[in-house]
This record gives sequence, structure tokens and C-alpha cells, in this order.
Amino acid sequence: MFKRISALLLAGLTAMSVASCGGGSGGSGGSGGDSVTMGFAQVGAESGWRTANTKSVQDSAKTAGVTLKFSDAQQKQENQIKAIRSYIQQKVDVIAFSPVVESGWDTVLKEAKDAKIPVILTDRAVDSKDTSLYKTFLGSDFVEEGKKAGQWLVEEYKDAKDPVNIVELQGTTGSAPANDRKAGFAQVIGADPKFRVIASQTGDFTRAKGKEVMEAFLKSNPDIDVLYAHNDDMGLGAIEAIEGAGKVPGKDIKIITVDAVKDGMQALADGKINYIVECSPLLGPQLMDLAKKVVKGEQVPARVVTEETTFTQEQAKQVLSSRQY
Ligand code: GYE
Repeated sequence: MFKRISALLLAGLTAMSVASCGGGSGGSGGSGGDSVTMGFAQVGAESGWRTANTKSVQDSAKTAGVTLKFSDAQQKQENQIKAIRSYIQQKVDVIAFSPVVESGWDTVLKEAKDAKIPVILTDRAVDSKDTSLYKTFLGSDFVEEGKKAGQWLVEEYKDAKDPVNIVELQGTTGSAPANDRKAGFAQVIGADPKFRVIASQTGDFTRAKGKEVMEAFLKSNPDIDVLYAHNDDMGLGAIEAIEGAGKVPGKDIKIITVDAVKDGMQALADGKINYIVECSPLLGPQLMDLAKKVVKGEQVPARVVTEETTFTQEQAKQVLSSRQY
């Protein structure tokens, strides 16, 4: 079984490798002129955000002349570890990955370090104490995103005297965005005891799971005022569950999500979502830039934070047509 999965994964890695026209042999272990080969271990294809992120990485590798070896871990850490080990074996110049969960990376990161292959974290962080195991971390501030979600809620209910019952759809258990979006939100709403999180469960960042968990929430909690979903996709699944239960999303139950992908923005413009905190998936160009620098041995900042905004329903109507993803 184990063997079959790794054979499949390797076949997948080969099939999905995207060779760009950058020239050069790649795999030069950090030497070899300007040509750079990057091994990129993606989380999966769980959400609209992820699809846009993958496209951004692939497109910008082409533009930057970086040869990209790409793998999809289907939200499983063991697949990502195998992919990283295979990139080490192939002697790529740089490894970039978006860690599915925060913990458990030290061993494989040490292997990359021993092989003198620099590692860049993109999108999600690891909790390794030894920060020399990676060169930089490019991505959003997820705690800040959670805080922004909480701030909107506090403002929206500033005159309310009654308790506000909140249900929360968490992202993938153990992932940085799930941990941090939960923490940032809790920190802000925690200042006022009228805000009560009456149920909180993972929906794995997918639409299907978001719908399923929201159905269960609705069955056991007749009096839900607010849904906070850690991404648009889970929020969109939950909207189906809310409508299925005969309630009006955006009115009977206020909805806050994170990401601002096109489908989410459409639901916001349609009044089904009330507020979206943006999280940009367009990390590709900055990633290629950082990769070239670390391969050349140049200094890069230890942390590069993505710039992001928030959207109300009115703002969504204005920007919807020009939204790229
Ligand atoms: O918010 C979610 C995706 O890690 C920021 O992962 C990313 C999150 C994003 O599945 O939609």
C-alpha cells in the first residue's frame, strides 16, 4: 500500500512537472549561472484560493525563467514530505512549499539543509524552533486576518444588548491559517462577553465539508446569529446548508469569511456574505524573486508579509468585474 502510494506520488510528480523555457539544465545544486530549478510542494487543490495560488506560482515561474517541479499533496503532510525528499534527491536549486500543517517538519527540513538546498516557506508557516531550517517565509499575517474579522463583528453589533451566538468553521486542523485566524478573532471578540462562540469545528477549507458541518451546526443550534468561516469556500458550502434549512444567508445569519476569491466576492455582492477579509494567493512573482536571490546566496528578509485589504458588500460590487481570481 505504502509503496503503491509513493509510486503514484512519484508518477504524479513527474506528470505534473512544469518545465519552463528558462533553459539550462537545472538541478545544479545551487550553481549553474542564472538558471534555477525549483521544487514546489503544494498543499492540494482544496479551495479557489489554492487554485489561484497554484496558477500564480506556475505562471510566474514561466515568466521568471524558473524550471518548476510541482507536486500536489492532497492536504496530506506525508505526501508533502515525500515530495520534498524527492526534490532533495533530484538536487533542485531551491525548495518552496506551503506546509499543510505547522508541526513536524524539522527532520525533512534538516535533510534539505544538509543537502545545502535552501528552503522558502510560502503562504503557511512551520513551528520549528530552528529558523535556520528555512531562508524566508512569504505570506499573509493570519492573526491579523482573524482580528479584522472580529473587528467588523464588534462594530456591526456595537449596539446589541443580547448575546451574539457565533458558529465557526475552522480551516484544516493544525494549519497555520486555521490556528491563527481562530486566535486573532477570539482575541478581538473576547473583550466583550456578549460574543459567544457556541460551536467551532473544522471544515477542512472545502465547500463540501463546510456544507456538511454547517448542516450539523444548524441542527443542534436553533439560534445562530453569525457564521465565521476561515475561508470563502467553506462559507459558500455553508450558504447552501443555510438556504436548505429555510434561512436567509446574510440576513438571518450574518456571514464573515476570509480570502476574497471571485465566488466569495460574488456572494458578498449578492448580499449572502456580509464581510470578507482578503488573503492574497498571488504570491508567485515575489516567490520567484526571493528564490533567485537565495540561490545566488543573497540576503533576503526573514519574513515577507503580503499586503491585504477587506471588503464590504458595496466594495465587492465595485471591484467584482476586475477581480483576477
Ligand atoms: O485561506 C484557504 C486555503 O493557506 C491562506 O488555504 C491559505 C488558505 C486559504 O485552502 O482557502
